[in-house]
Amino acid sequence: MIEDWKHFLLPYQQAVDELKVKLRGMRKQFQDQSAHSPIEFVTGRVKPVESIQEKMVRRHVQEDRLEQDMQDIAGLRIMCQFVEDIYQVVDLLRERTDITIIEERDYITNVKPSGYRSYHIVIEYPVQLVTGEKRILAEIQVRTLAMNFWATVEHSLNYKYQGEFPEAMATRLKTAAEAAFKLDEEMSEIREDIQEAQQLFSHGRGAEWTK
Ligand code: 0O2
Repeated sequence: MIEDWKHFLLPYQQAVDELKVKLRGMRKQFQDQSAHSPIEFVTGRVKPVESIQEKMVRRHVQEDRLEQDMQDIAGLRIMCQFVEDIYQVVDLLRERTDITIIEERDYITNVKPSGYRSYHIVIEYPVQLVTGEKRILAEIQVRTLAMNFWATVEHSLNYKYQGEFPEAMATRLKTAAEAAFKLDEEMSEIREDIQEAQQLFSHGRGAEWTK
């Protein structure tokens, strides 16, 4: 039995904090070069204990296998404007020497039955503790703003219906997921124009709204 969850989760919190800084740093570097940043914003969280315990039951994960078998205790999300940006971010992550990619799951090409789209990357990341180095797993979800909107709404509804959507709701959500993806496709079509306009705006009177 894990008696002290706070102690168990401490390295995960440290990894999330460090990775948020590093990923946000990537955005700053693009801005510094006055280039389009494929990263719009970054969020992170440590999975709440209740949610870990619920997933342990659902996925039959034993407590002594938690560190190896639950890959998303530390979670990062990278939001992008365009689908093309997602693949650029993935390439940038593959180049990094401070993380090791363990697994990639492309739920953009392989859409989940729910309608969910995102690119998931499971990484191994070394955190430096006073007791030495600890390599922990973290999941980075890379998605467009439209995918994020859909996933956020669906996640709340999932909570309300406890995963058992009435059929009409499930159908509507799938339709909404396709509509969100259609928006992504439309935006991709006019991407060059949008990026040109954004460059002009950022050099002019556009203030940077930071997150
Ligand atoms: P939370 O609240 O986001 O932390 P499983 O959880 O069993 O489906 P697995 O194999 O652990 O899947 O990993 P997967 O599918 O790569 O990633 C799971 C996470 O992806 C979820 O975490 C969600 O964040 C997101 N996700 C996957 N499928 C869906 C979906 O249909 N709808 C939404 N909104 N998000 C999804 P958790 O554990 O659900 O929790």
